[in-house]
Amino acid sequence: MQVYHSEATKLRRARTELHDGQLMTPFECPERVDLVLARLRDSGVGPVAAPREHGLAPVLAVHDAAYVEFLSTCWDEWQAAGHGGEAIPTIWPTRTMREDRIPGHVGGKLGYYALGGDTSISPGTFEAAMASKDVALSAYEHTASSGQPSFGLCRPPGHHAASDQFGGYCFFNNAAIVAQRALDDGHARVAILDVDFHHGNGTQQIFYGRDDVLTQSIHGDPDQCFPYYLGHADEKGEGPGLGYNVNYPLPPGTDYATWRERLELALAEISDKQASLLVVSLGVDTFEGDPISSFRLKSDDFLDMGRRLASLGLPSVILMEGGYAVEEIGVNVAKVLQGFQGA
Ligand code: SP5
Ligand code: ZN
Repeated sequence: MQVYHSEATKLRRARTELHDGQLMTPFECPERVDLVLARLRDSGVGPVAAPREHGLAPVLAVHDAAYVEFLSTCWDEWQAAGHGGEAIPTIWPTRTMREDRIPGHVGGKLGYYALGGDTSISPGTFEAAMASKDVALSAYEHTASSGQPSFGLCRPPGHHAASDQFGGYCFFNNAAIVAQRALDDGHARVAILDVDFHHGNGTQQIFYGRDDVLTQSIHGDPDQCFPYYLGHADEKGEGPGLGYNVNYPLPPGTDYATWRERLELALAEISDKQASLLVVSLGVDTFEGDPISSFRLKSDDFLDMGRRLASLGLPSVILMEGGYAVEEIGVNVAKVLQGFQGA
């Protein structure tokens, strides 16, 4: 399977993540890329190519221009303000305050554009996010021109990024950018299937009022799991989008037998809604050994997952999202792609 990867995705090397009340080295680290690449090589999945640059236009097709501008200037403004550490928000426009005025100070803008405090902005973050969406778009172009599946080793990931918010380690929503590009190329309907442990809140929000992108997510129940405030089963889309968002929340401890039933429902929905392109938001943080998640998938389950994803027979673009058990992340990604290829 054709793989796209860019060394520039490693330009994001944040030092801090606020996790469980402590500042830690981030789980979403550049080493993840090398671990995946190494296992893809071992497994004979490839070839691996560098992406071509796509500029900002496809980003601005799904993200707010002022948000993109903020991401591009945040680190410089944070430094100019004399702050010592990485840019981490400490206050947000929550229910009891106003959200109709965007502050001028970088600290105020940070809270306005952040959905959480888990994701610091560091030097190189914007450049890495740019490379990540180039990886995604290059994978899409390969699939569009050849009909063959492709894997984009995106980093930073994208599915938590909303039209004007970053967080959950995500800045640009790579899957949404690809889906929008495919629509612009003439696809009538694209399906995004999010199998990351966490709900794909950003992807849901971007397409919530639309019927041209079917968004589905299988994830830890937001009653217990990040991002907590979106991802319930009663979120079905609105207006013309009603029926075009489907959430499958599952409790902590869920194993593959249960998870697979939801996957089958999601696949049936994709056929039913007659999508002509499949974009998979592939997080492997559903693995039993993942350090921040709580499903119980085993490595061999990822092989079966790949086979089932391929069973739709659609042109498919598979994009990297989460997965943090650093030793196994590569194994599990390789298994999904091998399962997909072998199907
Ligand atoms: C792309 C992606 O997978 N993003 C996930 C971001 C999650 N960040 C916050 C995680 C909070 C998890 N808390 C679990 C406590 C385990 N000790
Ligand atoms: Zn995740």
